[in-house]
Amino acid sequence: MIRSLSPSRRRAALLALAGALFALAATAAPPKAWVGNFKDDTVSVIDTGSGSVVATVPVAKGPHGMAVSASGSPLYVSSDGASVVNVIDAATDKVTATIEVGRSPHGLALTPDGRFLLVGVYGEDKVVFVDTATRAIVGMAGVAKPHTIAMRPDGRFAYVASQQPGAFALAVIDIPSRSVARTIALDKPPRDLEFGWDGKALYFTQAGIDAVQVLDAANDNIGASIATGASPHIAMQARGAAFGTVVVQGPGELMLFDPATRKAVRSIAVGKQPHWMAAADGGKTFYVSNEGSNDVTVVDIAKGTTKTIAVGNAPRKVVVQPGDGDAGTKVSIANFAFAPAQLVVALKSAVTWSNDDGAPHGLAFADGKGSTNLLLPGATHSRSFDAPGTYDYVCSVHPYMSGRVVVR
Ligand SMILES: [Cu+2]
Repeated sequence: MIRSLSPSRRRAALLALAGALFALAATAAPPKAWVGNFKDDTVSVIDTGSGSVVATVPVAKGPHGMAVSASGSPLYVSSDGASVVNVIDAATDKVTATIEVGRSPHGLALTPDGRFLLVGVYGEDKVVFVDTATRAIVGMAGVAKPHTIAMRPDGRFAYVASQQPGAFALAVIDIPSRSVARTIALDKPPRDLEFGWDGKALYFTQAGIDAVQVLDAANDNIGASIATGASPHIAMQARGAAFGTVVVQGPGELMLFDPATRKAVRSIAVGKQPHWMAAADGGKTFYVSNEGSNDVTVVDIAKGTTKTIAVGNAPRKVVVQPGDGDAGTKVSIANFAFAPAQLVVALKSAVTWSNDDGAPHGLAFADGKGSTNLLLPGATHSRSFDAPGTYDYVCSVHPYMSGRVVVR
């Protein structure tokens, strides 16, 4: 049938067919997990369905920070021993772009709307903003020795671990103005920091302190800490997970804690010198990278069972590709922001916005469909999405409030 078409029509038909097949493959495939092997200069690609390494991608020297787009691709990898961020396409497992950012980049974080990638450029005392569409650096904020970065889920602020000797601090970057709004002084060097999924608490660790510090996001006060074993590295409260989780390097364990009481619940042994973790399956499973035993432990946190996957030399960061609907189909409007600001949903999903604010808002979609000019406090509005694509919207009352729905 294709033979009877003109060459240009034939090409168009083939492209349409390839696109349809790709869309099918993209929705059917289980999520991938990526592990940066610090001493191999590679990224191991794990198929979470089969639990096996399906590809090994060469990257620049010393892969360190990693972040994946909420839409599932691309993956960004910073290289500590170089001055670049590699961009890896999740479908082909190939580096498709290399972004020059400055000497020794460490932590990475994406804004919730996916528009900007923040890179902690440790060797040049700055955090740069990369426009993810053009891959150009469009802004920067001065932060001494920036290590890891936590984006507040509403996209308003990013908290950065600043490891400047004599001036250890958390630097708080105001995202709209791309400048440091305030700093929180610390007595010991901050290591990692992560917001809980609901944005209420920031969990962070410090060198020489065997506890996770909990910062109240409403007022930046540091309250009661969570006692752990030796050398806790990363702590989080993942969406859907029954417990908070901490990677504790000394004993080599994943410690579960109750976020309400701030007490340990139980610990599950993982590999040697665990470094990082990522949640999968809506918070039921965790992938923990073990820098000292060159593997990844897959932990079922309800059952406490584990399985081990061998990777490359000195695995540090691990991230898991978000699945369809991992973030649900509800958007809350609160404090003059959409939360989450970016939602990835399956085809034919209905998304519901609820105005949980004290002021009226509205929804204006770029495609002009499904909008509402007025959403009073307490009201809800739904729109269903019948075609794959990216749907940008703003508040019709406050156009600086922006959000995005990605339909796969
Ligand atoms: Cu508004």
